[in-house]
Amino acid sequence: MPTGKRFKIACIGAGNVGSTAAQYCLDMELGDVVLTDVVEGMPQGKALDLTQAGPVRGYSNAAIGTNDYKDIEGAGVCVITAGLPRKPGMTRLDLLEKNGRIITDVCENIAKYAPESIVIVVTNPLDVMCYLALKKLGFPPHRVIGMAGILDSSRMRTFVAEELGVSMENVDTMVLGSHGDDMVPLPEYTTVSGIPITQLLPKDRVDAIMQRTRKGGGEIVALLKTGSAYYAPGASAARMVESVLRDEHQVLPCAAYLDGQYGLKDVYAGVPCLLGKRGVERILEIKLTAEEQGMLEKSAQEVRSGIDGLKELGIL
Ligand code: TXD
Repeated sequence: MPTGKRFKIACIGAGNVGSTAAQYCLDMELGDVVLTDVVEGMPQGKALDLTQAGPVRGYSNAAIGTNDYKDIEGAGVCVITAGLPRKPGMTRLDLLEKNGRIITDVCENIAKYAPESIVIVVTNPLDVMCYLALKKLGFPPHRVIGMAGILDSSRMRTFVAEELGVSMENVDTMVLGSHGDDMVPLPEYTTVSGIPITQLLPKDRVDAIMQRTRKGGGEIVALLKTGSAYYAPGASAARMVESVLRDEHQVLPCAAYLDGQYGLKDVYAGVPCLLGKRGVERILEIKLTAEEQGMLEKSAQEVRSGIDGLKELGIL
């Protein structure tokens, strides 16, 4: 704890990603955690279990589980993972409608009980849900941020490290754009102890790593069969909570509201953000190739069509 004060973190949605994010937040001693879900008993049971891991892991922060939004009162950060994953037979529009309604409900409650909080959105379709959350919360854009880029970048870091047989710690990278097939991995900004991978690997291997990164979520879904990834997503969300609550000013790729940056306006996209106690303290504008800029614009276009979908459904 930096100040001796106990921070309160609300994890809204206590499913796989929400409870894993809670676990990492507790293990990193970031604060007390409130797990909230619509399923009765489940968040309470997981919270007890997480609290009872404290003596073994050496943390004294507690978790509480609840079905009542009143309990998130005073939260400094709210992590939203409430929602459904896309199931077989479900169209993108179905998911947009179901999760759009859930995010609307969640945001009304956050606005009521934790109006000063920084909100980290995880629910898919990520960038569209960020935009919806921003509108429903009525918060300034720097307080509504999406988690995807850290996860996508972390995946790419593991693939590069594996390919080169180097420590994952030495690999750094940035994946921008929207969370999905249109994400924009940046090979020029992917380095091993400062050395760009373009100097260490032939182009076809770099391309293969970028492609595997784009399909990284699907690779895990295909193996799990009954759900999607949650360890790395949970860890990525906790990393954002850490930078905000400890005002660390870490530069991390996050989905942020763009108001002209990268030539994009009134849309969310993954860009390098400096995260601190105000949320997105600054968006860093880095030089992109014409091809990367084109890919970023294409991914923003996809997000816009999702936003239009929400408007057609009357949710926005
Ligand atoms: O990089 C990223 N952004 C992502 C996004 C990485 C991984 C997962 N990603 C998405 O997060 C995924 O596509 C889903 O949309 C969410 C949550 O994934 P998770 O794997 O945690 O799903 P679960 O285990 O089904 O958990 C969702 C929980 C579940 O317990 C529901 O009961 C709950 O959400 N839920 C609600 N909680 C509170 N309030 C409401 N209204 C509600 N509705 C459902």
